[in-house]
Amino acid sequence: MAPTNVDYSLYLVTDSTAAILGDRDLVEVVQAAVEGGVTLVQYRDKVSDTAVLVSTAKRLHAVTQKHKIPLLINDRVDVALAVGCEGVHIGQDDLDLPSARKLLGRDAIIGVTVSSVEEAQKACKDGADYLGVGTMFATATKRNTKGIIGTAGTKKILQAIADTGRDVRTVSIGGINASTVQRVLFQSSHPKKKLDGVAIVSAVIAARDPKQAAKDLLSLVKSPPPFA
Ligand code: TZP
Ligand code: MG
Repeated sequence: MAPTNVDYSLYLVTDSTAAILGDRDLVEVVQAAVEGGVTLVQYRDKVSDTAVLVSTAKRLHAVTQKHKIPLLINDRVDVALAVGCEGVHIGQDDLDLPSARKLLGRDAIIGVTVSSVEEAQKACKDGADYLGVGTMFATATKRNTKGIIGTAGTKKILQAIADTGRDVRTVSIGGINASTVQRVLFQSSHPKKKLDGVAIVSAVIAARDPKQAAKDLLSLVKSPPPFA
């Protein structure tokens, strides 16, 4: 079984494009964000070749291991295996979940992107540990998303997950920042199933001070919304 005590509150997803990272070193930015309180990291890099993916993932893993938080790799089960990190995040077009589970084993954390009730039901049935539910709001970080589902669509998906009776964690992703995070958590929540956290790219990675940005976001996630 993948560890059940994973804290999904503030899930940092990385981006290596110049538009978001600029000319800064990704590992230094992630280290600052982790010091600010990020609880989980996904190395998502659509631009680097395999050798760079493996070497960067190893450097990131040294950082996350020091802070005792998991590192997951986007898309690439082979890179996760090479690095020996805690798991992967796969989309609907990547290696299927049962195959990823076969390769990584029961102890790995495997997350899946879902945009609809049907995708969520299937991922629950296939044994996902968590679901990245989205896209919440339109975002420049990922333009080819399948659809903007907003808080209403997210709530429907949360209800469907609750109805499966499976203990699957959930994070919302897409356009979430300090101004929207409490609304996302509050308005998406279903009486039987709340979001476990939020996944964020640009509001941390592109921030002038990633450590402070993570700190501010974590305190917003941990404090009840003012309109609750
Ligand atoms: N999947 C759906 S939206 C998204 C991903 C990877 C990007 C979210 O980036 P940001 O900058 O937090 O809006
Ligand atoms: Mg993918």
